Amino acid sequence: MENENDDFAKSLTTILLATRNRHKTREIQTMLSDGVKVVDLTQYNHLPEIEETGVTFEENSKLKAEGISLHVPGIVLADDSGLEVDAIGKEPGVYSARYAASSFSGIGSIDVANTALVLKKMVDVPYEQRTARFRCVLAVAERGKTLAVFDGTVEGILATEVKGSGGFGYDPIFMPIGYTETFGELSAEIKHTMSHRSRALAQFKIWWMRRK
Ligand code: ITT
Repeated sequence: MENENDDFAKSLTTILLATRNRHKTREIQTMLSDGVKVVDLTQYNHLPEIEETGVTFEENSKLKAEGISLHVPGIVLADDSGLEVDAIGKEPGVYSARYAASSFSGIGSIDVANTALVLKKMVDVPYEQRTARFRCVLAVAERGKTLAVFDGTVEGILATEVKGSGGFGYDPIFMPIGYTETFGELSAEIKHTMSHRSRALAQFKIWWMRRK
């Protein structure tokens, strides 16, 4: 019997994701299906770097989708995402990718530096106040205009130390609600059942199939 992913694959064979973050591409490729090919900007070096000047995930995802869609035919999908930690005023938020940039030596990984900075800021914060969430906003644009925007969130608790080596970014310090393990310890399959990205992508798939 055909499932929703098969129907989706038949109606959309290639999608351009306006990102240079290969982790996002891999996750979205896995969650869509084998029948859909997800290509990203790492294969199109001539396309411009879009400056993320927005102060919300929605603004930045629209900037990326609209900016890239001016240079290519068809629809472009963009993902702006990050971690919000309540006890530090919802930081790092839209600055998640570059949170520790000012103190980063360039040696090692920015993900490790970002994670260490959040843990340092949260060092004295007790368990009950360690609430956090990942958010993902996906924007779809064509010829410079946004067609739709989808939002996905997963609530959780910020761990007190790095645990696990799976995933990327802040995964090793984020325990989704209902789990004592971090996304860095849980399998990709489990992450995809509840992640901010999978929740936003589920809405995109419904929108796309209705549009056909
Ligand atoms: P593009 O703008 O090219 O898409 P980017 O990595 O700069 O790549 P964002 O500005 O949206 O993208 O920042 C997203 C950051 O948020 C990402 O680099 C991670 O640090 C964090 N993040 C987002 N989703 C995550 C996830 O599923 N797991 C862990 N960290 C995540």
